[in-house]
Amino acid sequence: MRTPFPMTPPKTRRRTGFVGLAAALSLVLTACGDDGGGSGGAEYSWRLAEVHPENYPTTVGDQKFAELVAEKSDGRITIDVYPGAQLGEESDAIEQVQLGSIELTRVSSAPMTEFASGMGLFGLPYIWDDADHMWRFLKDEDGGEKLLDGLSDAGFHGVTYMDPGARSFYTTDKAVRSPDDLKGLKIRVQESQVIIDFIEALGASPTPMDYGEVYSSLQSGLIDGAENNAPSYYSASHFEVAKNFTLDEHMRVAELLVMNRDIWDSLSADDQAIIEDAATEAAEFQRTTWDAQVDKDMAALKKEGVTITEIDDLEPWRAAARPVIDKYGDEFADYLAKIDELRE
Ligand code: GTR
Repeated sequence: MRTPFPMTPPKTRRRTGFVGLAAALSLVLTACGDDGGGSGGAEYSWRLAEVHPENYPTTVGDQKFAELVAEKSDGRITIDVYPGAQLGEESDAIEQVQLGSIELTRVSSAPMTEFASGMGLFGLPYIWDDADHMWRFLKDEDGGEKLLDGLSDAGFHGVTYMDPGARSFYTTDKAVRSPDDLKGLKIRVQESQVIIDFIEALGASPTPMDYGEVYSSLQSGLIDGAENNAPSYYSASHFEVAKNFTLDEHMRVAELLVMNRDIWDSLSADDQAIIEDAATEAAEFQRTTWDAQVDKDMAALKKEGVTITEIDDLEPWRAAARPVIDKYGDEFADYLAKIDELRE
């Protein structure tokens, strides 16, 4: 079980007067509203930021979470989901949740690495046998649960994980069949040092940027490729401008639902339980929708004429990525041992 953490000021990267004021106001309202929980408890109205569009599996998971929270709290706690990066790109949403001006966001663990270095684990390539293996780790007290706790010092409460699928490379010009084919290519990455190191180990040039900039950067030739799971590659239309998809499935970068920690701490135990239960159910629901979405999107990608390259032998990829595993081996030794222990 997760343990409550002492109140420490959140780490901030950038603070504006406006956002600071909004955060303070939000906290005052929350504190005044909390009369101890239960069905007759305080009323809350929260926002949840999401970069993906409506109907994307994580957005569906967010919506399920909001519905369940409303149901379990008899309508006292309402959560409005803002899909499609309406509240900002992922890095902005994270900062705003840290400050409390947005209460919740669903984000990838990659950009959270800057706030909680443990999240860098999910940037390590080829460490999972499959999705079930990753989920055994995510649910383990000494694995994923501990990593969620690690968000607390940076001002977040890790509510739950969601399924991230597996990420693979896609490129504009030629199809990538071996790690050598990536040499010298500019590849967009999420903001995570571990992932940057991985791309460098492959001899490519990592280019971190927001998700929302990837399409135009592929189109203009600023980058030669990127990497993501099939639902992102398809729903963000990246396939239109990068028609070669190489299924090396290098990473499973866990998806996260995070909340401002001070707001979480101010809630009654009953309300915290409502949120935990709703999140667990919503995450399970999201996971069940994932595989079907991948199948549907892969079929659509084929229809769109995307060149799909299957990788039968991952050994050359693992060998090329070895330096990054070596570099982070000590830092993540306990987690890597746990991952090994959970293989079947
Ligand atoms: C997606 C993930 C997003 C975002 C995006 C990216 O798979 O769900 O939260 O991180 O990748 O590459 O920026």
